[in-house]
Amino acid sequence: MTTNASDLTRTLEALREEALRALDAAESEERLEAWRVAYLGRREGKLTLAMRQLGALSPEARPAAGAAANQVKLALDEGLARRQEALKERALERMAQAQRLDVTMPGRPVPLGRLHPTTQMLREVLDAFTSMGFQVAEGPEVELDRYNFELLNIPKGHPARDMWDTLWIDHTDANGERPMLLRTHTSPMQARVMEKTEPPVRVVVPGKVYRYENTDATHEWHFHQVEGLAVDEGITFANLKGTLYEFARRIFGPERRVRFRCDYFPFVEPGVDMAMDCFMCKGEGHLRSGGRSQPCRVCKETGWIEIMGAGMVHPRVLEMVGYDPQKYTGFAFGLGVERIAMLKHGIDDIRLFYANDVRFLRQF
Ligand code: 2NM
Repeated sequence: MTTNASDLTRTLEALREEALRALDAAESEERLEAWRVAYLGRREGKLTLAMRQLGALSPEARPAAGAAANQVKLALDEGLARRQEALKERALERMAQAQRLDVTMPGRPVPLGRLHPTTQMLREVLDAFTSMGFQVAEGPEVELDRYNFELLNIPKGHPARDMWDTLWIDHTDANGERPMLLRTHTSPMQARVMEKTEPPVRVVVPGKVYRYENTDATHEWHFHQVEGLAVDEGITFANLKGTLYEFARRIFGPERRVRFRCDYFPFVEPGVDMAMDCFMCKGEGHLRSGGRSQPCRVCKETGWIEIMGAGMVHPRVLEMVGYDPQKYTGFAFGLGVERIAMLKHGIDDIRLFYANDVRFLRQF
């Protein structure tokens, strides 16, 4: 059998064209592999078969046809490599596209907590006093009877003890002293401060206090107080009034007016109860809404709101902590933090503060 060289060269040319066209249509690695087997496969590849025919050519015709066949083989090999490279690049491109990070996307929202309304109010109250020169001191919640009562001019057996329903603790302190209790006010820390420091004293004591008490809308068995104390030469009741007046205006607005009336606390003389005009009805006792008059619930129609107790520190208290009452005088005051927050936010039940209901807490 003889093979015609020019026929073979034409076949090879046609094969090159067909193969390269088919190569462009191969859109996947699998198709590409099928293409390779179809044209370059060792057994049945079309080019392989064509090249096998070279052996049948006459020795004169063989070199030229062989060179042509090699060029086709080279072209197909190159074409395959190019196509493989192109497909790989396209695959990488697609992967990059799929994994692309959109840096302009908003982040996942992080649920933010907040300070408890009591803490917020406490800080606001402390800010008001520290900006007037008071320092902040904190003391123990489990106290000695001596600091909670005795040094505050409330001796054992004195009827004034009945003002505080006390939670007693069956415990003895490090020095063997008793009885102990959960402090009913933060004043024991005032006594501790006075014992340790010489006047001038300007201090506010925030903290938790405890009462043996049934709870209702206005009473909790624990709540927070801020008590303040100023002791110096020449402190007068005018200093008390000016300081507490400024406090009321800082917390409840610059138009507030204040009222002081006599009250009794065993650790002060004279003792007063401080009230301010009602911020809701502006001291009117009733609210006008569209020509009609409504009773004011915030001040219970009195036009006044009691916000704290205060007084001039009793000379016996000064004496007991080692101060000379002839030389020094002082004023002191005490307020309930939850009560101030209730007034400010219109909260009608103190038990809400410690019921841990987030629907309540989230509002502040
Ligand atoms: C109040 C009312 C009046 C007060 C007195 C003292 C101290 F330690 F100086 F004697 N500390 N706090 C005081 C005075 C507290 O709370 C309603």
